[in-house]
Amino acid sequence: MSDNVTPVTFPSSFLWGAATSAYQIEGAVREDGRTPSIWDTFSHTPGKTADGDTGDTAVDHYHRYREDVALMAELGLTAYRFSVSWPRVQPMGRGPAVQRGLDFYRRLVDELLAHGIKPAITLYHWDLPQELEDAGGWPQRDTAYRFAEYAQMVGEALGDRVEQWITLNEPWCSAFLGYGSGVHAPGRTDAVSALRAAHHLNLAHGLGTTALRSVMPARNTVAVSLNSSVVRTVSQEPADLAAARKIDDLANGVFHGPILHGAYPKTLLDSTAGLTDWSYVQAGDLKAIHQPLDALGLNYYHPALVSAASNADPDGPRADGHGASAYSPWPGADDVAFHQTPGEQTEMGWTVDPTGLHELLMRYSQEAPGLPLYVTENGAAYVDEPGPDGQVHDPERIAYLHGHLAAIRRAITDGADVRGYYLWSLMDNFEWAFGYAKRFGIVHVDYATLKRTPKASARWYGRAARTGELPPLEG
Ligand code: PNW
Repeated sequence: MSDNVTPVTFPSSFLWGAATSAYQIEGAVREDGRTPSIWDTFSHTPGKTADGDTGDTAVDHYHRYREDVALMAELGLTAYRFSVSWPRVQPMGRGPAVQRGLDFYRRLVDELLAHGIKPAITLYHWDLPQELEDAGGWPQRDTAYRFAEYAQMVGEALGDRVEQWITLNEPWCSAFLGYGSGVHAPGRTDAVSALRAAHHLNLAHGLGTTALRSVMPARNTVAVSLNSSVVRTVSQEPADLAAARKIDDLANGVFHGPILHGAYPKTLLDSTAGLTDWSYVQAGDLKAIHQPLDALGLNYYHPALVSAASNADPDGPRADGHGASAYSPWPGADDVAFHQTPGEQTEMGWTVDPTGLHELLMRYSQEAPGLPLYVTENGAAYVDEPGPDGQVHDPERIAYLHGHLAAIRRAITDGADVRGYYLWSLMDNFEWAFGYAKRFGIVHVDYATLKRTPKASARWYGRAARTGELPPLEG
C-alpha cells in the first residue's frame, strides 16, 4: 500500500485519461439527423430514472466540446475516452452514415489532437438505436450484424486519426441490466433474453473487430471494455465457493470466455442449463468472437461479496449494488446471496476497496498473458457542491483516486502490463437510472447554467498527469 510518503511514480508512457459517454454528456438529441436511442425512450418513460431525468440536454457537450477539450488540456490530461452515438451517425441503425453526425466526432478528435490529447473511441456505450430495439434488440442476432456495419462506417471515417478503439463498453450492463433486471434501457426483464443478448454482444464485438481491421490502418488498436467483477466469498465453504464460481461466470466468464479463449465456461453452461440450451450460439460464432485483441479495457468500481443463499439472512438487503428491481440481473443464481463489503462507501453505496483493482489486474494478466491492460473506468460519486469560495473541495474523491492509482502502480510492479488510466468521469453527467443526482466528475457542472468548475480532485489529478507521480493527499 502507498504510505503517502514514498513517491508513487508511473512509467513515462502511462496514459492519464478521463472518460465519458455520448448519451451521458452530449445532449442535442434531436440535432443533425440523430434519431432516438433506447436511452431516450427509457429516460422518457415515467418511473425509470431518478426525478424523471433525461439526457435531452445533459451537459450540452455537443455544443461545448471546445471548452471541454480546453479544460482537459489545461488540467494536463494526455488521453480522453469518449463514445460515438450510434443513432447520430447511423440513424435507425441502418443505411448510410450521416455526415453531419460523423463531422461532430471529426471536429472533436481534431480538437483533441491539436491539444496533444490522445483520443480513444468507444463504439457502443449503451445507446442502441430505438429502431433496432423495436426489431428485437440485442436478444436478436441481426443486431450483431448491424453493429459490425456501424463499426466499419466509423472506422472508415475516423480510423485515419484515432488509434485506440474499443468495441463495447460493459456488455454485462447492456445484457443483464438492460434485459435481465431492467434497471437500464430497454428495461426488459427476462433471463433468457439477457443471456441471448450477452451472446449477441459477444458476436458484435467479434464481427465489429474484424470490420474495423478491414478498414483501418494496421497501427490502430482494438479492445473491449469489460466491467469484470472481483468476486469474493464470506467463507471458503464449498457452497460459498460454488456461489462465487456462478457469479464469476455470469459477470466475467460469459464475456472473457468467448472473447479471450473462444469458449463459454462449462460451469456457466451447466448453471444456466435449466434456463437455456444456448442454441442461439451458431456454428462459427465462437471463432468469430475469438479475435486477436491489442488490449483489454477493465472498468472497476468496487468488489462483490457473495455466499450461498443458505448461508445468508433471507430477509437481509440484497446488496449487489445494481439498483432496485424485483428481477435479478443474475440468471440462474437465485441460490446466491450478495453481501455488503465492509468499509467506507461512496454515494452509490459502493465500497471503496483499491485492493480489488490490484486483484483484477493481476487476474487478467494471467487470463490474458501478454495483452496490454488499460483501466478504462474508475472513479467515485460524492455529493459535491461549491463552497462559499466557489471551489469544490472533494478530499474523498482524491483519496479514492490516490488509493486506486497506487493499486495500479503495485500491479505494474507485480508484473501487470497496465498502460493507462481513464478516470470516470471528466465531468458530472447523466448517471443513467440515477439521473443527475450522482456526481462522478472531477469537473463540477452547475445544471442550471451548465458552468464547469474543476474540483480540487481535477487539480490533483492534473498534477499527477503532468508529473507522472501521485501528489500527496490533501491535509
Ligand atoms: C459504468 N452496476 O456503469 C458505466 O460505464 C458508466 O457509463 C457509468 O456512468 C459508470 O460506470 C458509473 O456508474 C455502471 O450496476 C453502471 O454494477 C452500473 C453498474 C456498473 C457500472
